[in-house]
Amino acid sequence: MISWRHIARLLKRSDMVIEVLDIRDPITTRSRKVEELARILSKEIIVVLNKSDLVPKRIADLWIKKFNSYGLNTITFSMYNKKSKSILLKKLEQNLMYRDPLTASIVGYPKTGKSTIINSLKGKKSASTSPIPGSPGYTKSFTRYKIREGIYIIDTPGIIPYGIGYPDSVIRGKNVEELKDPVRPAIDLLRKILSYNPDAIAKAYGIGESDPYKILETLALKRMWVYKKSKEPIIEEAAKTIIRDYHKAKIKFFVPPL
Ligand SMILES: Nc1nc2c(ncn2[C@@H]2O[C@H](COP(=O)(O)OP(=O)(O)OP(=O)(O)O)[C@@H](O)[C@H]2O)c(=O)[nH]1
Ligand SMILES: [Mg+2]
Repeated sequence: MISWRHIARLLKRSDMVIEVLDIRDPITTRSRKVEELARILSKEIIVVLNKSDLVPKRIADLWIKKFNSYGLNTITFSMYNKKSKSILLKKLEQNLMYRDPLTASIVGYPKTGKSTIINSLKGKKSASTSPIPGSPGYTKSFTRYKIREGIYIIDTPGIIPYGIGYPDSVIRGKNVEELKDPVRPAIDLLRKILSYNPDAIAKAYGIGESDPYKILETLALKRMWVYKKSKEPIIEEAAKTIIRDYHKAKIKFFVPPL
């Protein structure tokens, strides 16, 4: 992961900035600091609300409206949507008038889909990607990719999730296997998921409980994750599964704009 000092240095040598947010939770994954740095350095910034296939279209449209009202040039994107690819490419091409070759840097919190966007634009898998923080394939260093003649994008590691708000600060910062206590962030994550999508857990696991701890218990028992002697449920295992499935979008979750 990268620090602000690195980002500032990177932005200085970029012609444009692509800020990638997860459209399921754009406010949490938004980095005002990146936006401010781009403004101070007079770099054009495009905000990409990524993974738009994971939210209903009306929600995506509302978020676009909202971000436009903040004065940000904002588009939606999905690796499964060809049109979004050509829209982003066009935005980059428009700037070739002023700068040729053009180098854009792509920045955002871990797992927002930065490397996947590069692969979509290139039309083949060049940048490595991974579903959960710290799992093989996450971006470790700045790498420049040629998208087409004259257009380059620098892929970057996710920004250190500082100031992003709990529990994302914890679950985006480390591999789930490295968390000392996965239970607490999993419980708070469940609380957050259920507050916006009350039936998300029932749909994903067939568990009708609404108390987060009960959900972990039930999931562990359902999957037969129990201690050999006591037959008590292994809550930690269930907690890790919830965090992993959240990253993998197996739990249908999104925050609607207010
Ligand atoms: N459904 C869906 N999933 C996506 C999309 N874009 C990326 N993903 C998934 O999101 C996960 C993270 O993608 P990456 O491209 O590795 O994300 P990153 O921002 O480069 O991650 P770091 O390098 O760790 O910061 C992967 O499992 C991708 O398959 C999308 O448009 N839709
Ligand atoms: Mg990456």
